[in-house]
Amino acid sequence: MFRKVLIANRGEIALRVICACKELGIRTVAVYSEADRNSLHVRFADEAICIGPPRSAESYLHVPAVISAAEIADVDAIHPGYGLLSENANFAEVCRASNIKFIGPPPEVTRLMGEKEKARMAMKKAKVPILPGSEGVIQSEGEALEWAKSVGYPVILKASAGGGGRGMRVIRSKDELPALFQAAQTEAANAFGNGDLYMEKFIEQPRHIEFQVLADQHGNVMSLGERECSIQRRHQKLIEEAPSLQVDGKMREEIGKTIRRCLEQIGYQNAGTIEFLMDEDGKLYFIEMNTRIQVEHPVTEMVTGLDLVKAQLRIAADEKLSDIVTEPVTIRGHAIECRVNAEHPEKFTPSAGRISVFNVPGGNGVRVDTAQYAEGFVPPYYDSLIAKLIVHGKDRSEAMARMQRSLEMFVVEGIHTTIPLHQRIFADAEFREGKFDTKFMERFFEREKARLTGLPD
Ligand code: MV4
Repeated sequence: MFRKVLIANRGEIALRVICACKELGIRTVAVYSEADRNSLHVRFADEAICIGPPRSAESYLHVPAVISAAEIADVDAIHPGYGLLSENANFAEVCRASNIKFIGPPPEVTRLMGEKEKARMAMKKAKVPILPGSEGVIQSEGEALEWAKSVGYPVILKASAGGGGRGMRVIRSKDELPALFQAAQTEAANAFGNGDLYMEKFIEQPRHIEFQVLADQHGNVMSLGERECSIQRRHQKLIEEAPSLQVDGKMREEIGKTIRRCLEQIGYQNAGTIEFLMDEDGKLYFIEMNTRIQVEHPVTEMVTGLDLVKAQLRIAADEKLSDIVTEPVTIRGHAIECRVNAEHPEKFTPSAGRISVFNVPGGNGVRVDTAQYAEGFVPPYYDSLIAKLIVHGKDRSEAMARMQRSLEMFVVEGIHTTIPLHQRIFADAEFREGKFDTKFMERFFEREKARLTGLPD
């Protein structure tokens, strides 16, 4: 096992990784920007090194600063958390060249999955279901018209270098295509330095369902079931749960088998997430793979009883999956996560500032992952996530009751948060039924507007 690990991240995930290291007896090194001097990841790590000014580009994203800190502290490995450098294949390559283990897949695999069109073709080759669409990058407007005709409108154009909803265009007829093709290409070239596009059949109201996987460095792959992530706004997830009400044991088993075969073929390593869209018929189609630990990993931990971050560390230290997961994986009960963001309730813009009161709920089946505390400060420079409230119950109904009382007991004063929004969602009939898709939040806000203006909903 590693002797010492550097955590190249901040906030709750940096603290989450520190927890896992402590339990495995690994020494920890925090890095921090000048804005994070008083952060808990700095306090609880064994060592801490300031790596630059507040802006991420000059600190947490500054590869030479992170690598220098790792060299000075003489660590064996770096855990990148999520976001920041976690899916940066070049960073993973620099780690390799510096003889520091990057806790994640090899750079070649990260690069393959980062090129969404290549990832799609790799999945197709491994017989993972994908949506009808283009094969390879679309070279011209004419080629786009041909593909759209063969697939049938509506179609969606996506940037190969994009992901997470950036640089997409829905095209509903052939008349719209030329302008939207040019716009998408220009936008992708400007945003990602790469204008490559691909096309898929557009699904109007999909559900977003993703599968958690673990793979060791000896060719063994394991699927840990799915998470339902359809409750999102502007491509930011708000609520995640496990298991999904739309996935039964047979489907979980089938997809699990397909995924295992595919990732063995690709040579995947460490933790990863395979994202699917589910259509109205309940069929799943691969859209993207994320090669990092995700924000919502705790819901999978709650229903499987596994510690995914400890598993990441042990896999990177060359342990076998069969020694890490020693019993057959079963899905027990139901888990839900609410993302608590520091943001204005109407504008959804970040709400930075001093936290005056911070009362965290607890009790049976309640987990809070956070690096915030009373009198602490939320800097304006980073992601607005300040806490994750996760509950586990014997079924979805118990989990919802537990979430509602926990939201009531989670008191944050001094800044605005999404806690009141979550309380309204948990009172919503459609949410409680559990039969939602990715358009849920749009319908939810329409219902709220109708209620406020006194119109029937
Ligand atoms: C789609 C789609 C419909 N059809 N692809 C958005 C994020 C990115 N990961 C993929 N996204 C979508 N791709 C096809 N062929 C609809 C979306 C989409 C979406 C997906 C998941 C969760 C929320 C979403 C919100 C809007 C659009």
